[in-house]
Amino acid sequence: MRRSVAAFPVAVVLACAPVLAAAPELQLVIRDHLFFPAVLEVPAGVKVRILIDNQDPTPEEFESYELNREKVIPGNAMTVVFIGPLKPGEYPFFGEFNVRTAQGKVVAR
Ligand SMILES: [Cu+2]
Repeated sequence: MRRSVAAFPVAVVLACAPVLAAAPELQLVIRDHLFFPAVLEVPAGVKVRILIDNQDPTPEEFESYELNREKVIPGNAMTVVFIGPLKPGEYPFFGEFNVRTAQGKVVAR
């Protein structure tokens, strides 16, 4: 029983590795409650890995109704969010803890 439980995560990691390696990675920085870049261009039709680097000392929540994503990033921390594959178009996102300033959009082409 213990052996089979231990083996399972290894199998999952191996199965996912080629997919993760193939996903293009983009960086999104949060600083002074703003997103940089505010417009994130991504290729349409493929899964994309977004590394979100929160350089503010306060937490932020990356949120997008259109992308169906919601993730809290602690202050001075990074996280990864996967999006797509997306159809060509625009997908707004915002920082829920600083909605007045933290606004951006993903543009898929
Ligand atoms: Cu939220």
